Amino acid sequence: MRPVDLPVLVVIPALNEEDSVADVVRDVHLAIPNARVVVVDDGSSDRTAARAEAAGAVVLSLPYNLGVGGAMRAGYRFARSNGFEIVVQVDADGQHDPAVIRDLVAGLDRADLMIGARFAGVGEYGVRGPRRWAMRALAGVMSQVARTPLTDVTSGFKAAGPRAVRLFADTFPAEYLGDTIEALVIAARAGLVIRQLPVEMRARQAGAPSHHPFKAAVYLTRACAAFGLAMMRPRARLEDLS
Ligand SMILES: Nc1nc2c(ncn2[C@@H]2O[C@H](COP(=O)(O)OP(=O)(O)OP(=O)(O)O)[C@@H](O)[C@H]2O)c(=O)[nH]1
Ligand SMILES: [Mg+2]
Repeated sequence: MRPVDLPVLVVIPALNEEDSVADVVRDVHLAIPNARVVVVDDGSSDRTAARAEAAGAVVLSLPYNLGVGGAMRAGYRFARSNGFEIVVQVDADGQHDPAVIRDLVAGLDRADLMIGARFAGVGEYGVRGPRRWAMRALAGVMSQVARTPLTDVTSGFKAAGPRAVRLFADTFPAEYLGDTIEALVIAARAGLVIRQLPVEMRARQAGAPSHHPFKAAVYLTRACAAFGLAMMRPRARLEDLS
């Protein structure tokens, strides 16, 4: 069966995104009418959950803030318990174009994980200074680990096929930066095929970014530490999973 014919779950991690989440949910439904949309609300103090529900999403409300990694693990578990074979991660702030989801999912006929990647010749998403250098260095190292050219290993726009959904329902890391770097290391070391699709990333539609420029140097150090720790952990094996 083609990936686009399999049941697709779109998981949207959200923290205080009341001004954009409803539009994102509606746009995803328009782009992929047969997909189920789950918004994982992570202790938002605004009306994110109510707006997402009113727009037609299933809302999983976590009791306290677990971060994007914890939210995605909840999403992958929901997928496994409810028979979804494909999971697409989309940001709640409107930066990811829902029209691209179909292309990411179509790419799963030749990969287990498709990354919607910036810095690959499409669009002009601007990240400068130390944060950009860190992203470039990490992309270089991750390309070696995944044995494929990758330009954007911190992208939150990703589609996971059946083998990746099984792997991530048990292993998706909840630590800081786990949802990006460590998740890719786990997938690559478990033997999954990772590929990227160049995408244009839009500006945030509303709300506040979770990053701040002055944290860039800290980001670089933590990203390297996250990568080192991920490489030291025992390899996850698909054969061992339930
Ligand atoms: N569940 C959950 N979602 C979060 C958390 N922090 C951020 N998010 C969501 O994760 C997505 C990505 O976060 P952003 O703050 O947009 O990060 P970013 O896209 O790398 O940064 P910008 O380019 O500044 O937007 C958004 O949908 C946020 O609402 C969190 O602690 N828990
Ligand atoms: Mg964002």
